[in-house]
Amino acid sequence: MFCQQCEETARGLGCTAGGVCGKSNDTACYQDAVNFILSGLAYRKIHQPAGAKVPADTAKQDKAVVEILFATLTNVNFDKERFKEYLKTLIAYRDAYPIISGEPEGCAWTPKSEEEIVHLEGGIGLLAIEDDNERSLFSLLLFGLKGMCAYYSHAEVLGKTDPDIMAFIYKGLASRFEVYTIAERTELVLECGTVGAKVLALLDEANKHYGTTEITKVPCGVKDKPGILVTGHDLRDLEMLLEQTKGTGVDVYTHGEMLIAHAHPAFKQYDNLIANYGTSWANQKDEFPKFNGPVLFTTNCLVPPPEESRGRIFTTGSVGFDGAVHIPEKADGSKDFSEIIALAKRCKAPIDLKLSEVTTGAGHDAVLALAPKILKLIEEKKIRRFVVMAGCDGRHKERRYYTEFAQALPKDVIILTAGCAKYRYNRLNLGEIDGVPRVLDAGQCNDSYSLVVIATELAKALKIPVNELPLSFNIAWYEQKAILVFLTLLALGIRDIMIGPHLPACLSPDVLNTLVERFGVQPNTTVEADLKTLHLV
Ligand code: FSO
Ligand code: SF4
Repeated sequence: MFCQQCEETARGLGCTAGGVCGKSNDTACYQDAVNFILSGLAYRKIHQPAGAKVPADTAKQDKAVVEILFATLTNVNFDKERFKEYLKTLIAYRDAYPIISGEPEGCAWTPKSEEEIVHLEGGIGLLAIEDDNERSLFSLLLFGLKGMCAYYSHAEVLGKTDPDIMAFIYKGLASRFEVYTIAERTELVLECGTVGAKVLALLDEANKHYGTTEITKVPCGVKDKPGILVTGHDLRDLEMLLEQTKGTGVDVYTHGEMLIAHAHPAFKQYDNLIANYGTSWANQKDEFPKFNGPVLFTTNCLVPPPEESRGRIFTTGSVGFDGAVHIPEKADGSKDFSEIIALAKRCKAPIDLKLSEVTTGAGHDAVLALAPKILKLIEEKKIRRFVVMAGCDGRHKERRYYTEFAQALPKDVIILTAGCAKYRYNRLNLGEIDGVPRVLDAGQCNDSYSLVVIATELAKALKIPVNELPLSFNIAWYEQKAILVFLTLLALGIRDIMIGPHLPACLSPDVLNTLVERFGVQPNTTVEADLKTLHLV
């Protein structure tokens, strides 16, 4: 295996003998195999000559492509058996298209045995792309596409789809087997960011299904009934679970990225949605055992649980873990959570982690409602600058940097955030500036879109280009959704983004150079130096 898609990759280079995340060599190789076949399917689909006999309705195929690519994202699916099934599904879809004369050999690859798939040295993984720059650019593109599929799947379950986005997913996947110059591959990566903006906008629109978020103080205590803890990002799953637990004597709590649900008017109606429990995904090993009840993973980040708590882990959607019960989607899109509810009834109530409440819900509508006040505070020099500190949390000690950075900010700087990175500083009591909270949390990592809308609208109001706003970017990344958000920011013309705790391992020296020269991308260093670089002191 060879995997370098996340920030915690081994030695900052790549995982080669089992993942730091807990992914086994075999599962990693199966993931490479499904990615390879996905490229073959995409190539066949988009290169058919006019008049070819092709599948007429590809709605199911599109849904499978999105689910499967999402399943290969970090901390989503560790279950080799699910990938075996995915492989069969994809081969069937691919082979429903006529072979194209002269197609690259890889398009027809059909493994005959497990040995053909499972390679310690990487097999048909990304290392098989020999040219460093080509591999670097295709890796960035593939990681961006994974993030795109994650967000697209959330929009899709809420009834929002877009054929142009699907078309780009196929185009990007097919590019593995196509001849592109390095300049063209670079543009394709940026196009991924442009389409990323569309996906984020689509999901933003889809989430309106639950009403516009309001700035909300979310309780973080517990009640005395047993509970189910819901983590991940899929609001539709949370909604279905809340409906099914009504009147059962089982409460529902959110974890990590699900925090934002509490700020949506539709979720505020549920008496059985009690509180947010704990912090980010990175602390689940410590927090989940104290919850006492079952945990439902609707998406990443799943950290392989210890043997003794596996019976309390449930997965759904793209998520999978061998030994955990998987709740499938029925033909009508519904899910039956009765097994998890039955288990919860036999569990003790959660132990109180004694965490203070947190504030969320500062999406673009909520913040733009404050725009006149914010503009006045800028004019009065009470707000000097904004810093976007969106992104992911992670397990490494060095992420302390983000807590220290937030603490060191001058009192007239406002943090705009989204994603689980916020748990590093959302309980620091950083206060308010004339009633405007100094930490404005838009919600999940996909709600980084909100931050872009806020910036664009403020720039319009101040009649200056976005890059001249008193706004700096210090982004924390961990997995491929953050890569998509990063590419989206670049495509939208945002310059001088600082990114950390480490740069993506897939960047070749030349690709890094392009990012630095063309976009001013910079790695983070120390709190003191970075505060100066970002014009915050
Ligand atoms: Fe966090 Fe995990 Fe949202 Fe990521 S839960 S790390 S960017 O998957 O998805 O921010
Ligand atoms: Fe390693 Fe990250 Fe890949 Fe897991 S997802 S195998 S930790 S690079």
